[in-house]
Amino acid sequence: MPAAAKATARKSSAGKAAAGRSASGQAAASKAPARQPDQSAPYPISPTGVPTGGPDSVDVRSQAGAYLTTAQGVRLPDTDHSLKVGDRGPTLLEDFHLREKITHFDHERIPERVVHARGAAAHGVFESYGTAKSVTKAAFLAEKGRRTPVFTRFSTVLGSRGSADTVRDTRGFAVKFYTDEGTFDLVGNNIPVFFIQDGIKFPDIIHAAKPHPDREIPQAQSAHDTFWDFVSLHTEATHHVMWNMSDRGIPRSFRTMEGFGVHTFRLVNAAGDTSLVKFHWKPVAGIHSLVWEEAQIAAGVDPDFHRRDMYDGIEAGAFLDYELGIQVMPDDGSDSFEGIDLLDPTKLVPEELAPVQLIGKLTLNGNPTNFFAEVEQVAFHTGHLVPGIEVTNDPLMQARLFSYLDTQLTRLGGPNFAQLPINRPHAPVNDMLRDGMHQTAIHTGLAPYRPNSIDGGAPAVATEQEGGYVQVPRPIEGVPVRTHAASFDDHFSQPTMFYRSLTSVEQGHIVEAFTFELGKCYEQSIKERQLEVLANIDADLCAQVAAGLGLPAPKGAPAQDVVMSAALSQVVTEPGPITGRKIGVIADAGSDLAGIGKLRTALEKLDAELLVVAPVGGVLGRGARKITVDRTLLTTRSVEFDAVVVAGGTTPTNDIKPVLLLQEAFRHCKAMAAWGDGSAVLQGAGIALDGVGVVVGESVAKAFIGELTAALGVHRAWDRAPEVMASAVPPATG
Ligand code: HDE
Repeated sequence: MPAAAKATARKSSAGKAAAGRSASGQAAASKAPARQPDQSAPYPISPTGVPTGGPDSVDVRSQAGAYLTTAQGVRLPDTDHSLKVGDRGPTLLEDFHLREKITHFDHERIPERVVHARGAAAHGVFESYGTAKSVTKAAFLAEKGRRTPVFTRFSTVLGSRGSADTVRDTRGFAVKFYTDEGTFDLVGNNIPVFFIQDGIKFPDIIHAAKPHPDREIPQAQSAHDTFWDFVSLHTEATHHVMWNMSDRGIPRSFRTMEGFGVHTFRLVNAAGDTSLVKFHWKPVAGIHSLVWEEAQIAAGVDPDFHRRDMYDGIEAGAFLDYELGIQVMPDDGSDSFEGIDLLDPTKLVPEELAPVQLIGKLTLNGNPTNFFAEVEQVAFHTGHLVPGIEVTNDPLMQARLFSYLDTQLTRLGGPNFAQLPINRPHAPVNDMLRDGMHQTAIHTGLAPYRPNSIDGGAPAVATEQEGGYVQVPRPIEGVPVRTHAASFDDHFSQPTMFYRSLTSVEQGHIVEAFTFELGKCYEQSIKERQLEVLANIDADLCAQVAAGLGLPAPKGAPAQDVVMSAALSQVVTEPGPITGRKIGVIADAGSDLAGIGKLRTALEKLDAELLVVAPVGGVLGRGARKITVDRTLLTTRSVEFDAVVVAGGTTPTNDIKPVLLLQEAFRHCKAMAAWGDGSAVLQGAGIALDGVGVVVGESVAKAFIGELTAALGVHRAWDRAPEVMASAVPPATG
C-alpha cells in the first residue's frame, strides 16, 4: 500500500482516537512520548458511554506531563534514593514516595485468565456489507457501509501468560464490536467445534489439558498423559482433537487463521423472523499454517512469533483483514439441519451444505498503546448481545453465558470492569448499577431504582421499537433432567469427514501429530485407548499412528458413507495475496544491492516485507546503494521467513549458519530463490535449482518477481514434501 494511502487508512480507522490524540492539551505535555502512528487506544469515552473531552482537553487516556509526580500529583525531586537518616542510615517510614512506589509495584499483577491467558490484540474497524439485513436487525450488520470500532484479541488456550505463541493448541478469536446499540462480543475460536457438548464438563477438559498439578509440567502442551487420558475416555472430544492435531493447531499467523463462533446463534430481523446462524471469519490472506518442526523452533527462538508478526504487520501498514460470513439455517423448531444437531457444538455444518455468505469486513489496523490496560483488561462475554442476535439452547453456550461475567469478578477485582476504558460501551450507559470496588463513574440523580418519582420516573425502559432488547418468543417445556439428546451420541462421523476431506499432505501431518503426542505419554493403556478412538475414525490413520508407536492397530468401525467437504482443506493451488509475509534475502558486501532494492520495492507494493540477512550487522555498500542489514546470521533463524532468497553476487561459504538457514527453509517446503550467481549458494546447501518451488533468474526481473510471489502465494511447495519431510515410520504390522 502506498504511504499516503496507508496514512489515510489509519486516519479513518483510528477515527475519534486520532482526533483526541492531536488535542492541543497534549502540547503542555511536550516531554511525554507521543503515541506511535500504529498505536490506537480505547476511545476517550466516559464510564457512562458518553465521549469525553473536546478538542482543547488533555487526552484523558494518557498519564503524562512534564514532571514526575506522586499519584497525588505532587512533583518529585528524586526517585532514585529513599529517604534515609544520613547517607548510610536506616530508611524512614515517613518516605511516602518510597512506600507509594513499592506498594503499587507489589500489586501490579492481576490473576491471569484461567484459560486463554496468553493473548495479543489489536484495534480495528468492521464495515458491514449490508447483506445480513434479511436475517438480522442488528444495525452494525444490517446497514450497508456502517463502520463499527472493534477490538480483537487472539490467544492460545492452555499456556500461561508468558508461554510461547506457536504451541499446538486451539486459538481464541474474540471480537468486541463497540456498536451504537451496545457492545456485542463474538468470542470464538479458530476451530469450528469444541471438546465438550455441555459446559459442565469445561473444568474437566481444562484440568486435564493444563500442566500436571504436581510438578506443573508440561507448559502449554497437549502432549501429556492427563490430556490423552481424558480425551480417550471422553470421545465427544474427538472432533476437536482431530482439528488440534491438524495444521489448524499451529497457525502461521493470526492473519492466516479462520475464526468461528462455534455455537449456533439465533438471528432476528426487523420483521421478527428468526434464522439459525453460524458465524465464520475468513482471512483475506488465506488459511495457512506452520509445519511442526518450524513451530517448535519458533517457540524457542521467538516465543512472541504470532504477536510480533501482527504488531509488525500493523506498524508497516500490512493490516489484518477478515471477512465475516454466516451460514444461515431455517429456524423450524427442530434445531437441526440436514441431520446435523445444531445445538451440538462438536458438529460443524459443511460449507457445501450451507454456504458461507459474506456480510462484512474486519480490518485490524491499530496496535495497543498499553498492553495491560487494553489486552489484559479487556473482558469478553458471550452475554454481550445486541438486539437482532440471540442465543440458542446449546448447553455449552448456556454455561458460557454464566462464566464470562463471573470470571471477571476475580480477574478484574469487582463488578465495575465495564468502566475500564477498553470495556466501555460506545452507546450511552444508564444502568442503575451503583457503587462497588473501583467505581469510576460519578452518577447523578437520587433514584437509582424503578419505579421512582424523585428523578421524575427516569430512566424509561425501551420498547422493542425503541431499541429494547426483547427476546423473541421461545416456547420452552420439559422436565429437569441431567442427560443429553440421542443426536449428541455420534462422536466419530464428523472426525472421519474431516480426515478424509484433507489432502494427503495434511493427513500426513495429522498422523505425525498423533504419533508425536501419544509418543510423549508414559501410560501404555492411554495410548492403546486412543488408538481405539482412531480406529473408529479411519483404519489407515490408526494403522500409521500405531506403527509409529510400535503398537498393534485395533479394529474399529469407521463411518462408511460420510460426505466430504473440500472447504475443510487449507491447501491451495491458486496463488493468493502475500500481505504480511516475510522474505529473507541472504547477502554480503559483494551482493547486487540494486537488485535487493528492486525486489524490496516490488514486495512492499504487495505489503510483504524484505529483510536483509548478512554475516555481520551494519550496512552493505555505500552512498545511494547503501542497504541496512536487518538480521545477522546469528540473530535469525529460517522460521522467521516465508521465503529465502540469495542475492546475486553473494559469496558461497561453508559457514553452517547460512547452510542451515537454507536447508531448514527448504525442508519446510518454503519458496526458495536466487538470482545471478547467488544460485551457487543454493546449490552449495544441496538445493537443486530445478526443484519444486525453487525460483532462479538472471536478475531481479519481472518474471523472477512474479514467480517468487506466486510461490509465496500458494504458501508452501507441498510437492517437495515427500522428498524432504518423509520420516521413517516402520510399516504397519498385521
Ligand atoms: Fe471460553 N472462557 N469457555 N470458550 N473463551 C474464557 O473468560 C468458558 C469456550 C474463549 O481473549 C474465560 O475472560 C467456559 C468455547 C475465548 O479474553 C472463561 C466454557 C469457546 C476466550 C471461559 C468455554 C471459547 C475465552 C477465561 C464452556 C469458543 C478468551 C477468561 C462452557 C467458541 C477471551 C475470560 C479473551 C475465555 C469460560 C468454552 C472461547 C473462564 C465455562 C466453546 C476466545 O470465562
